[in-house]
Amino acid sequence: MNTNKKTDELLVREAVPHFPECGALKSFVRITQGHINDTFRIECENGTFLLQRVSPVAFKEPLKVMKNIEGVTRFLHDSIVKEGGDPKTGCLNLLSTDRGTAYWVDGENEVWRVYLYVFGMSYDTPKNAEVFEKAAEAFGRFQHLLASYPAQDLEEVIPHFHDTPKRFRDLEAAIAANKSGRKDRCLDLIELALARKDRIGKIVDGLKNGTLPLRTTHNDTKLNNIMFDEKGETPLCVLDLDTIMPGSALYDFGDSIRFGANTAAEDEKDLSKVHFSLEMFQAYARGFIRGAAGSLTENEIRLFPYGAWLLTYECGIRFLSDYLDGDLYFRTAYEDHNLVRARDQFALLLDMEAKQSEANAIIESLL
Ligand code: GN1
Ligand code: MG
Repeated sequence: MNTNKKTDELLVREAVPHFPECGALKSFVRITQGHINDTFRIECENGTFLLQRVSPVAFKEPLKVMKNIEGVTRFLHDSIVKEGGDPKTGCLNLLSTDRGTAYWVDGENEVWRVYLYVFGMSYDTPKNAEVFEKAAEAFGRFQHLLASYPAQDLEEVIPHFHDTPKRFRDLEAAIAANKSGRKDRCLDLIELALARKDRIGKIVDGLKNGTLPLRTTHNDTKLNNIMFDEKGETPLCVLDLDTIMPGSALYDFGDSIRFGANTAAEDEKDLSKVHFSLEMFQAYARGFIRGAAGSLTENEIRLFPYGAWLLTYECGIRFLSDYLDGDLYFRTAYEDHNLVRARDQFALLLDMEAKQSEANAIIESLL
């Protein structure tokens, strides 16, 4: 999170010289789309690059994040080359520092990295089902490409990231502590959250008892983490590799649905606009299965509706916990931003519950 102790200008000027491939800095702009890291698009003598400071709030051990990303980007790079693709746009490429590392650690012990800039566009909401299906295929393919990556070598950079029962216990702690004093403003949401306790353990249990395979997963598969070409037609590469960890394919499927099959933005205040789109759900399921090219089990596919429901629930309680804690984790733009986000996720969740049998029927038709 940007602590604003130093101005952006100072931060960027300090970081760039450590990445000699960039050449001299000409100008920069801050990119405000993500909720976690500090991100800058930098124009330099040798081209355009993406400079990022890894959030110390989200990532307690940023060097583990970098280790995962180095391993995965190298692996993806080689796979893309083998297939005759262009690795400069087909995956993220880290630049080296003057010391030959993939990151620079500043005086505050914060970790900076530079990627080649991928020119294109990303969608905050899917323009139509066709675009969403293409994104699904890209995320499915990403998982397929990484199917032979040694998941056991990956660091768990945020322990229990999609462990929903653990997120539930965090919520209980946040309610009890009520650090922000805002509990009275969200009693209805707390009730909705607590009432669903006995339905939230299926994925964690499945991974434990072996009925769900452990895979290399992205874990943050929002639509805007796919870079499309400039026309917005063809997916180029998967962005935001910070949370690559061992996990379930259902995490990646579910988080995409939570974000992209919502008819409104994640922080829409007018809840009458928030619906679960079955059309988008179907398009995404179709694309994801195609992209994964046979690597998903039937059990995983059958659990798609549940995965979508669970990831929506989980994100809802994460926003709610952070609201109760006083906005310590997610970057917010105004006082009740996290509450608005949580209300949005719960509205989506309720609509998913109402449409559960239709979602199941869609999946049966795809099997
Ligand atoms: C965070 O920074 P961003 O927007 O990529 C979060 C995700 C949430 C998402 C909600 C590391 O992702 O888990 O689903 O916000 N990332 C982390 O918008 O916590
Ligand atoms: Mg992220």
